[in-house]
This record gives sequence, structure tokens and C-alpha cells, in this order.
Amino acid sequence: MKISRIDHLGIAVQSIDEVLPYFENTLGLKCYAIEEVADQKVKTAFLKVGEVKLELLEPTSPESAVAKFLEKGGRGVHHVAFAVEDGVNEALAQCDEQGIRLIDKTPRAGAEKMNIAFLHPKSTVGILTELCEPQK
Ligand code: CMX
Repeated sequence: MKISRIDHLGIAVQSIDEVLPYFENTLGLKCYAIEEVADQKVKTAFLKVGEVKLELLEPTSPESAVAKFLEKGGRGVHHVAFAVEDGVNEALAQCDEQGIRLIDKTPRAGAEKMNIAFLHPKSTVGILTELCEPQK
């Protein structure tokens, strides 16, 4: 696969409202979008750091993957998202061939008009990994 950049870091939080003052007032970043991704049961807030984005993830349901992560004591960085130039489908096929465990066998719609797919952290040195590309 051809990774062009880190698109974003996903950061799990209990409440976007509670943590935004840290990111905006202390770090001086600006939240430019808030979007709910119903499919993933999360509310997201985006801030830019140069070309890389931070995606704050607040669960909207106890069944959300992010809610489970927080419940089990997970904090902070939840996933790393890589932009793939040759497409998520192609990247997934290559990962599958190499025996990497896929969470998503086909891409699905994520925030910011991206197609996304996750690789299981058990196959990716413990880092929940997202592959993404802009929707066409
Ligand atoms: N990073 C690293 N490891 C993680 C993890 C994470 N974010 N989430 C879970 N794990 C680990 C757990 O620690 C656990 O390890 P051990 O077995 O050693 O204890 C293992 O993975 C299994 O975890 P679990 O708590 O039993 O949770 P599940 O297997 O039910 O789910 C996962 C884990 C990764 C499959 C699930 O969270 C998932 O499908 N994630 C992808 C979707 C997602 O995260 N969506 C939210 C963001 C959406 C967006 O950005 O738009």
C-alpha cells in the first residue's frame, strides 16, 4: 500500500465539551468541525495541527467501541489513521493477503467525507489502525 501521510490521531474522551478548553485555550488549537458519526456511535470534534488532524471521539452510546475503550481504562490516543493513496480497498486486500486481521472487510463511511476501514490492534503491534481516503 502507499501511505501518503498521517490523516489524524483519534483521541478518546468522555466529553468533548469538557476537554475542548485544554486543546483550544492551552494548546491554542482551533476546533473547526463537530460531526456525529451515527454508524460508529461517536460524536467527533476536529482540530488541525499543520497537515495532521486530531479527532476527539466522544461515545454517544454505551455500545460504542470508544465507550468500551474508556470503560476498560483506555485513555488518550485511541487510533492512528493513515491516508492511503492507492485506495482503502486495495490496502485491505494487501493486508488480508499478509494475514493481518481486518475489522472492516470493506470500507465504510467515516467523518469528514472519508472512506475508512480498521485493522485489528492484535495484528498491528497494538495500535488500532485506520486506513482512509476521501470519498469520490
Ligand atoms: N487500541 C489498542 N488496543 C485496543 C483498542 C485500541 N483502541 N481497543 C481495544 N484494544 C485491545 C484491548 O486492550 C484488548 O486487548 P487484550 O485482549 O490484550 O485485553 C483487545 O483489543 C480486545 O479488546 P476488547 O476490549 O475486548 O474490545 P473488542 O474486541 O470488543 O473491540 C476493537 C476492540 C478494536 C475490535 C473495536 O474497538 C473496534 O472495532 N474498533 C474499530 C471501530 C472504532 O474504533 N470506531 C470508533 C472511531 C470511529 C471514527 O473514527 O469515526
